[in-house]
Amino acid sequence: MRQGSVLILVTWVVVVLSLVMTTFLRESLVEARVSSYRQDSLVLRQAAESSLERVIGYLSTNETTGEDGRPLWLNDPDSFQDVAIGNVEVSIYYRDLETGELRYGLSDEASRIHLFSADESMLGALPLDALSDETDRIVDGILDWVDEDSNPRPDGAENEEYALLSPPQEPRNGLPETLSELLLVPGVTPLVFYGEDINRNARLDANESDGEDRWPADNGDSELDPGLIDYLTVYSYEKNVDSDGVKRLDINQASEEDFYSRLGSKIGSRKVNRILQVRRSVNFTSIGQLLDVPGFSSGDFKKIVDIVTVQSETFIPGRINVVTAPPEVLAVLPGMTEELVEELVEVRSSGEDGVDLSTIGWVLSVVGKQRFQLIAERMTTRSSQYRIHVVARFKADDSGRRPPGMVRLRVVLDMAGTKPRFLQYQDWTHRGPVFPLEEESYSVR
Ligand SMILES: [Ca+2]
Ligand SMILES: [Ca+2]
Ligand SMILES: [Ca+2]
Ligand SMILES: [Ca+2]
Repeated sequence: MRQGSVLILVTWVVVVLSLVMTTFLRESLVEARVSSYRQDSLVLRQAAESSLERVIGYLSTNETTGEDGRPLWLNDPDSFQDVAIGNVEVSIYYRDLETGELRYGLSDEASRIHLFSADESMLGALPLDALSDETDRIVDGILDWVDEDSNPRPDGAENEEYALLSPPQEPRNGLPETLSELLLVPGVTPLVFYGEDINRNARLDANESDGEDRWPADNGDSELDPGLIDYLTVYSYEKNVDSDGVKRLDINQASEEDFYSRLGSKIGSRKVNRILQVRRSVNFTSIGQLLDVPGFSSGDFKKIVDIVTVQSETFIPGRINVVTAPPEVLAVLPGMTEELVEELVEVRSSGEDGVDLSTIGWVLSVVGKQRFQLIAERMTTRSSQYRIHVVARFKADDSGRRPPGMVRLRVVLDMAGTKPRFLQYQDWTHRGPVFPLEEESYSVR
């Protein structure tokens, strides 16, 4: 009897001890996994960040314009696809809105519409009706968010409506610090903001084209419809200098001496005289007005277009880069028609001899003098702020499988200042893998 209870007691002790041991072992196993996970993501993150340093080097040292006059960084797989950094491979990619293709390279903020210069007709011209039947609400809402007054537009929203939100909000009444602020604007759903590529992998995944079956509630038309984030920016600006980095000639303010020394060798002193004559009675509001100077040809204009300015500021925000902007963005420029947009896209991609994409002069030949004068101050052919989407993954092993884990970063890099700086830095790892899993095999630990 006594021996029996001792046996029971011993059995219990053994059971309890082994339970304790199992729990302990499991916990340390979990801990080991967690710490190896931390180690892995640290390695991936460091590789992703060092790739950003490489981008800065690429942009500072390389020739950044290709033979066709378009920027090399738009599409350069050798420099941006699966670049090895230690045992990690880093890719930098985006979806080209013009072709819908995945590109290894950088996209630029100047290819988008800056909220600084956006008005009702520009925002209204964006193809947002593919994603929402509340486009008036979206357009008025964004304009109210940015404008300084507190009067709501017909379909917009100001303090009173934002105060009812939980928690209550206030409109910015100025430029957003980041675009994602616009998610607070009524009507701007995640679908409207991010577009159908909700996981930002530059592809239309199955759940992104099945309507309401799975999130997001896309339109199910098998076309990837972009969102506000693709079309808008708050970051683009250019330095008011010519291609040599010399401050442009302010045609309203510059001395006659400067006029002759900067422009004389390009167009001759007789034509410089004519500009100076016109300037006595005219305050130029656009460099396009030079085309109205008697005897001034479009050839003359193209020779000096990059050297002259009517802006006295050192930095000019919001100009649209007509070399890189997608058709949807070119289309919002005043006076633009569908045919002209098509022609612009064709001319700039033709790589034809004689098409000089280094200045906005080439646009004049396509759209004609009057339309050009409307948009001359809104265009540029240079970009200095880059939208960079990095994904870092481990190299595949001998069996062709990648160890699990990845890190995604999304940053905006500004190269216009004296030093490169990041205007935005976001960790997008939580958005999940970038490339479709069926194209990649990951080993399971
Ligand atoms: Ca308002
Ligand atoms: Ca996607
Ligand atoms: Ca869906
Ligand atoms: Ca669609």
